[in-house]
Amino acid sequence: MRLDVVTIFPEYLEPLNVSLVGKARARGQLDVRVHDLRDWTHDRHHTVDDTPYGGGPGMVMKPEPWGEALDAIIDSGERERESEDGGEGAAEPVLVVPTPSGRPFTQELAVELSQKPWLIFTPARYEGIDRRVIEEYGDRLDVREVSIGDYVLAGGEAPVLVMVEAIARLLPGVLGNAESHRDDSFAPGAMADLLEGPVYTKPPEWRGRGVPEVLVSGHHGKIARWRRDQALVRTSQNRPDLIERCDPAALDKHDRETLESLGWSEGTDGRFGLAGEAVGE
Ligand code: JFE
Repeated sequence: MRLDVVTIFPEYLEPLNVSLVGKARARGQLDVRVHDLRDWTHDRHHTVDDTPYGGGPGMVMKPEPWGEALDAIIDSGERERESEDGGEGAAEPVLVVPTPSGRPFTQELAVELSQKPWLIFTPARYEGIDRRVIEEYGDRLDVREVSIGDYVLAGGEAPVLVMVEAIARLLPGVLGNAESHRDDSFAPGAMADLLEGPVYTKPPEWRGRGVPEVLVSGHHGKIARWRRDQALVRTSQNRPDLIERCDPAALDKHDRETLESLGWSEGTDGRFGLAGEAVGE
């Protein structure tokens, strides 16, 4: 997979040299190219921002440097495809634009993006990028405006680090067997829609605190049930919204009993609501 990042703070992307993503790059599984947007300015001060039309506070990123940068990067991919014959950067890139007004970045979107051959990220600063840039490339490419959560950052670089890490760990061969990801919380599939419970390792006692007996019992059935209950407890406490939209088919009889003991009640549709609130009756 090829990843391009265009930013006025290339140093902010240094963490892409480290750990999982850094190793995937070193192994040749990821081709990451970080570009300085100011390389596509032509004035003495390398200006990338200007005052907003209509007035108001802050500055807006000018369209011209983004247009030149994106054209050059897209062309480089097309040229490499012609010369290196079937090299990466095949087909057209997906443009990923971090913004607080985007669609939520979810595990589902991470999975979808991990299946693309080429992503271009455009982390902005100031009040964001002149809208015409998103429109222009929206006419030519698959453009995704994405938010990593309901809080306001000062720019899109941290969201790019977040998204690249979530995407890179899904690439075949990037995560070692020891850290493989079959039942991640939020992974579509088996354990989907519940948070994971607590985990423990050696020593068996630490600062007077033991490990839950069931985990050293060797009873695999009991261990699986205990973990499932812990997942339900944690999800009920931290993400009650996930219990409310849980598919009834994903819950067995014991799950229902556990949820009832946590104060949930089953509606006629099999969905759960917190006792005292209106549910599917
Ligand atoms: C940029 C900014 C104008 C914030 C209304 C570029 N999830 C998420 N939070 N914050 C961002 C993404 C993000 C991404 C890119 C960004 C914030 N800013 C700051 C500008 C309005 C804003 O919030 C500039």
